[in-house]
Amino acid sequence: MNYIYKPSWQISENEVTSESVYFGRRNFLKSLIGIGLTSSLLPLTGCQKSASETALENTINSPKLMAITNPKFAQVDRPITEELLAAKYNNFYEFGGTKNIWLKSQKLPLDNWKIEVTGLVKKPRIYDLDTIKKEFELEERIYRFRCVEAWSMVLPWLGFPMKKLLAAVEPTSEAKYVRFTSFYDPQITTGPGIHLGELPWPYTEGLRIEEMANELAFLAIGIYGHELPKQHGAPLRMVLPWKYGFKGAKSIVKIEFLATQPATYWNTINASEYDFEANVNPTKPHPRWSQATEKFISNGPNISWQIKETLPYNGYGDYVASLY
Ligand SMILES: Nc1nc2c(c(=O)[nH]1)N[C@H]1C(S)=C(S)[C@@H](COP(=O)(O)O)O[C@H]1N2
Ligand SMILES: [Mo]
Repeated sequence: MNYIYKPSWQISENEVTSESVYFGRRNFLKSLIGIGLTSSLLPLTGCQKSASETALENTINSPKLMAITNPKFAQVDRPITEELLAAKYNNFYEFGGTKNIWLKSQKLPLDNWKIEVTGLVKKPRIYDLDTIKKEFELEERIYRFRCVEAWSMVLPWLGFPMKKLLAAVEPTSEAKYVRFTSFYDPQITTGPGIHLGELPWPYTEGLRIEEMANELAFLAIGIYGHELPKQHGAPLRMVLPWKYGFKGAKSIVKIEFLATQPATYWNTINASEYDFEANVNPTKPHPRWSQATEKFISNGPNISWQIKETLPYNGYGDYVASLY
């Protein structure tokens, strides 16, 4: 591990994973090409595919999923981000504090995956991926995606609305909040602080039950027409397009219905930088940077971006503004 460990009160998402460091490294690699050295990470037209490119392509080679695109979410005002770009620019701290964790995250073990739905519900359940596919009709939704670090993409998810899970498990009247817990196994996950036991692992996120019942709140089992690659949070992750990306916990193993607001990962690390609500808001700067604009990442094969204005609720105010 090559991160510098800091006490938890000093860590932030942006510090652990600074995209400027990542982009800086890519520019450095480009300059190596300029002087005749090639990088295994950068494709060169006319050259053979590198082992790394082939490995990346293998990660997105997952079983196809059939689903109709929901006509309400069939497009946005920006092109869909190129798949191989989205597959190699991720946040998944369980596997490291850098953007390029796609290879390390392949250690995630998907066999016999179970998702326990428990707590204040009338019908607790333990799902596996097959029962999810059988019980919930899949749809495709093309959503904007906005990270709190001020980069954005447009991603085509496959899954089902969270409100269908609510209907299946029937929360009791005491249930006011929901906690989502990600996969965590210190034998397998190697990210910042895991072996020091000081960061609040496992990764958890939470919603108010009314937020979970909103039409936009989505559970994805796929992306780009096939099952989720591990780096995107296989086999099941949350997608909340009006909130910053960190609210969308990956690789979920447990969903619990609670009476009170749960502690969550980033909010516990630094509440002043990552509030529980975390709605995309261009007028509310992060303590260390503006949220008025974002770097929209769309075209490949190498990372490049366009500066765009950030929209209130990430452009989804018609659906969610009445919740706040
Ligand atoms: N379990 C877990 N879920 C997570 C994260 C993480 O580190 N661990 N990172 C979050 C952040 S900060 C972002 S921006 C998105 C990134 O999703 P993507 O890599 O599929 O684009 O995942 C979110 N969900
Ligand atoms: Mo993020």
